[in-house]
Amino acid sequence: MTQELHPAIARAAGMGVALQVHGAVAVVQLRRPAKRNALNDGLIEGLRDVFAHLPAGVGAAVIHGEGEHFCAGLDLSELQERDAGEGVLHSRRWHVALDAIAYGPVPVVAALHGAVVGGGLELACAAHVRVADASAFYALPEGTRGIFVGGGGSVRIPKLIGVARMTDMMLTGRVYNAADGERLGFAQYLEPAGGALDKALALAAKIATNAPLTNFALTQALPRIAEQPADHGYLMEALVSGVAQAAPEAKARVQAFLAGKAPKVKKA
Ligand code: 1HE
Repeated sequence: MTQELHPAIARAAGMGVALQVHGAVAVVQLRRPAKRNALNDGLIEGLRDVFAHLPAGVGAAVIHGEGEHFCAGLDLSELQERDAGEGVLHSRRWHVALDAIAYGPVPVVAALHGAVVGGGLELACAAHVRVADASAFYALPEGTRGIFVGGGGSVRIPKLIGVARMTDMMLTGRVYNAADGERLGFAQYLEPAGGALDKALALAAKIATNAPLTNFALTQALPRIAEQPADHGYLMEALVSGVAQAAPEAKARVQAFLAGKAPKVKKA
């Protein structure tokens, strides 16, 4: 794809967040391997800007980390310099950046390997699909560092594994391995070591072929509907469903199935 990228993308690359576009898939890489991709303010800003300015034509994104680990979480060297007020604002900046992923223009697949810890786990949980390889491990060392999650983890993580498990992880420093992580719901896919990125790219390429309104409904509407009281949720569902099925693309896809030209669902 040859097109002018937004100037913020080049700035993000300078801060350690690189974007490449493969067909309809944006590949976003954390590039700070010497510090295990620990998230300093520059990386957080870079993530926010990249996901806010994905090029036109992108239908899905993959996020992954360079080196031996996905992400070591918050850059602890920056923490020492913040007072309480600055800490609140810092956390709010993480919320904006991670919401740019969770509620951005396209579904995001996270490819996880090595450490997926602290703010790195919060980042992973902002994605819509997580693919881990056998080297992945999950922890919330905030508890033992005397701090708390600040990147939306207290909202997102209990939705995946429950309040009790998150509490235990933070109180005891418990580390889950890759197999546990898949069983508990951190990752929806588990691949052999070294296999997460290829699988994530394949899934993203497939996701990018969905009708855009379906992807929009899944990333923007579903998480909100799931949080609503049932009667509000049913109404919102009916509205989204009505809009999606009225789109010409939906009609064409249904027609293709009825004409025997679209694949059937195969037994798993
Ligand atoms: C770091 C960080 C970091 C590594 N901030 N510098 N997160 C944590 O508490 C996790 C802390 N990190 C670790 O437990 C380990 O580094 C890892 C398990 C991730 C990787 O271990 P390893 O043996 O591969 O690497 P390393 O030798 O520990 O680290 C390499 C370098 O990265 C080293 O610096 P160097 O200058 O001595 O080479 C480390 O100091 C540096 N490094 N992790 C700063 N996190 C929005 S609130 C979120 C709150 C949190 O995320 S708290 C949890 C923070």
